Amino acid sequence: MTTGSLLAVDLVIAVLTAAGWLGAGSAAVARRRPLALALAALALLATLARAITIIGLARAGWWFAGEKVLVTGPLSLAAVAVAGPRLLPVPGDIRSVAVPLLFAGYATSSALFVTVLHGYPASAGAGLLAVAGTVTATAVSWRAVGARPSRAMSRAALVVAVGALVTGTGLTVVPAAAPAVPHDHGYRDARTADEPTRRFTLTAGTATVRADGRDVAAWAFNAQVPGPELTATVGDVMQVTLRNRDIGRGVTLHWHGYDVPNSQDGVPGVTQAAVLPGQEFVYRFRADQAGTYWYHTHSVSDVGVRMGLYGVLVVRPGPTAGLDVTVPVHTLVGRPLPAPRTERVEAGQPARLRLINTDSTTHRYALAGTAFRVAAIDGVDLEGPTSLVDTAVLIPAGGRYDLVFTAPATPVALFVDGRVVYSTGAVSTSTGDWPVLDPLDYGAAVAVPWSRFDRSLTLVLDRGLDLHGLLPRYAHTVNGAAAPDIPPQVVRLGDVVRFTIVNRFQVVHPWHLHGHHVLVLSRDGEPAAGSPLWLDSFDVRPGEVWEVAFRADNPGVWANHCHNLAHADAGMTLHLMYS
Ligand SMILES: [Cu+2]
Repeated sequence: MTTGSLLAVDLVIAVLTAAGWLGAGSAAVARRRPLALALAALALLATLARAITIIGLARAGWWFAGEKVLVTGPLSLAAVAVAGPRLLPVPGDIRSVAVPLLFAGYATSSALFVTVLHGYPASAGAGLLAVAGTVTATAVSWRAVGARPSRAMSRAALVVAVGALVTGTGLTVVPAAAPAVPHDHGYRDARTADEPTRRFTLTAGTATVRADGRDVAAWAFNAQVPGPELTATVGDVMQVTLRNRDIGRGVTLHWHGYDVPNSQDGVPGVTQAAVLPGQEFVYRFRADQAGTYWYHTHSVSDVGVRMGLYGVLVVRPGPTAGLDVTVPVHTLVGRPLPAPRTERVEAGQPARLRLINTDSTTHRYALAGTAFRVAAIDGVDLEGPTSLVDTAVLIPAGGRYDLVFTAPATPVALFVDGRVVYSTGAVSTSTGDWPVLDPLDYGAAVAVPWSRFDRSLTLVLDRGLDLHGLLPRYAHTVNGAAAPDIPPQVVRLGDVVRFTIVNRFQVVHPWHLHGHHVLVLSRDGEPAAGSPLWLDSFDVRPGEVWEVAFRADNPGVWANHCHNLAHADAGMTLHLMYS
């Protein structure tokens, strides 16, 4: 069983345990003896099963089990210790054991709340709050059921509850002050002054565009979605003037996967101010990385990108022969882009399909009718890519794959999630059951360039209750905090940095560090065995643990976030900062 499914099973059993005890308690109050006994038996069995899932999770990593071992364990034991002995022998009046059964229900429910609302890392505060909740709810039930606790008992319960509440709240709710992120404006790369320059102007504005046969209201660069395709040859200087006509919430340009100087990275509030209606900003950087990239607004990016403020950036090493097609896949107001395209291609021509996922979720791509190789991922060429046939690839949000092949005499078709988006003629085939390529196991291995790491940083991805804003929200969290309260992680120029990224929750998080490509070292403890993978976007699936590394060679303050932009918006953003 994968850690992801173990997390899901554990959650289901936790719910069953709490529901079992609570149901048993309620049935006992109502003097429904057989039901109470059956539910109590279910709760006991579930508690046993839970011991197994928690041990399994602890073996997969403390990240997955911390609060379960420290909070759930003791509270579940207390539940069994208090309720269990009172059921043997079965009491004549089942109502006499209602309060112990309810106590067990409250204890296991509080532990469940700690997992669901607080998560990682386990804290004394969360544990104490769970104890306070359990004691208070039990005391209230005790009075309601009419079995009066002694005065001393009530006092003791009150003291425990208030004490736990005060210390618990103090420990969990006081905001940890995140160091301020310094702003770095006005940097210009002096080296680029006299070099061949590619000049573009992108004007952001509201527009009506055609998507899947329908006119839709969009936000667009130069009135088109995607925006104009920006191309360059390695060594060119890119000079892109961004103007905002009428996007009230502001706009910027972020060069996704392009490791530009920090001042050109386009993150509002960090590297520049958002460009407001009537304003402009000129981006200038040298195109010294060949490959397939894309650009998008980073101002209210969840809405902005979804509404259409994105486009393709392709940097070629020099003149290229044959077919070279970009396929940026997007969902615009629920409608798929691009429109299907068919063209005739001469047999024997070299062909390159540049697949780009500009959505917030993973897409599945399948190239039918030809053998192909994955020449590059996230703009970086792979070592020794082998020929593939009838194999699908999964591209994470923000990711790019370059597929290359020699055009056969028969038609070729590219399917995205089962829909043909590009073809050289009619192809009828089903690609749904094709195996999926694992890039960690593809191409020729090369030794990792570093034998030691100067710094190790960990990102544990989860969900949790965030009480720091005006309204409480169920945030997507990193190390137990949500933006803007996640402390920046600090590196020094020249450090070799190892990142461990852990996903404790039930949804995929496509991770994206700005300004650097990271080398994949391992996934779930299995070392990467194929070509070196230098990625800027990778899916960390539920229960997965990725180890990646990079050299800190691009100083600045860099966004480091989930590229499911709704998650980033809901807290899953932090910064990597050079000291
Ligand atoms: Cu995410």
